[in-house]
This record gives sequence, structure tokens and C-alpha cells, in this order.
Amino acid sequence: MKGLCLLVVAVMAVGCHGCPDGWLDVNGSCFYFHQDQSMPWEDAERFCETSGGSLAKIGSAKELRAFYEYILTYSLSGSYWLGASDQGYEGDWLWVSDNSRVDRGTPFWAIHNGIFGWDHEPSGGTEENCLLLDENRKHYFNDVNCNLIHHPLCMT
Ligand SMILES: [Ca+2]
Repeated sequence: MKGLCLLVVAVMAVGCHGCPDGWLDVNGSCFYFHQDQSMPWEDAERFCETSGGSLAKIGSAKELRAFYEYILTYSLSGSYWLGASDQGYEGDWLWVSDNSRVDRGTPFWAIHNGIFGWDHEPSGGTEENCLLLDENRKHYFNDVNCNLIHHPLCMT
């Protein structure tokens, strides 16, 4: 695909975006905020798979920043499912797209005031096994119940 883009640029001297219109290009992957769709986490993962992808992975601080800026730029509302859970083994958060481990702490996870003072999410134990880009937590990561209804954030 990259080769084709270079060819198009060379021949037509036009800009080439690696992603379809309306999709966000971050580090060579394409992301779509499905603001018009709402469903539980597992349905959201299947929804993204039908378009040949999966729920989104946000793997670096730079990527998280790009998502945050996109949300602000387009005034997106609601919270978005990300492609990670700890359903397999409680407390072990894995990205579904490549089975890699989710980084903990700053700058990804929201903070909350617990019995021992301020601490990072996740805090929901076995009740909260799915990862949300949480509008109510300034779009930081939060672990929530997988049956809640939120928008899919797909990547391909
Ligand atoms: Ca959990």
C-alpha cells in the first residue's frame, strides 16, 4: 500500500493519505470513531472485525495525544471502547490486536481517589474488565464493566 501511495504521489503530485476519508491516521494505522454506534465491548470488537480490523490499540503517549487532539478538534462526544481487557486473567491487561501488555500508570490511565489516596486506574477488579477511553475521565484509560454501552473505536 505504501508503495502504491508513493507511486500515486510521484505520478499525480497529489497528497496521499494512507487512510480512507474520515479515518484518523496514526503511525500508519487507521482509526475510526464510531460516534453513531453504541454497544457492549464484545459486540464492539466483533463490529470492528467485520470491517477487517479490531478495537483500537493506543500504544504510546504520542498516539494518546493524537487521539485526544482529534476528539477535541472534531468535538466528539461520548466514551470509546479500546481493544484491551483483563478478562483472561484478572489484572493482566492485554491488547486484543497483538496480545501485547497494556502499559500501566502515567500517561495512559486515569487517576482516582481511593482509600490509600490518589492512585491510577484500573480499580474495578473482576467487575470491570474492559478498557474505555473515558469521556468522564478526560479521555484517559479507565476499566469499566464490559456490558456498558459505548462507541466502538476501530483500527485497521
Ligand atoms: Ca478487571
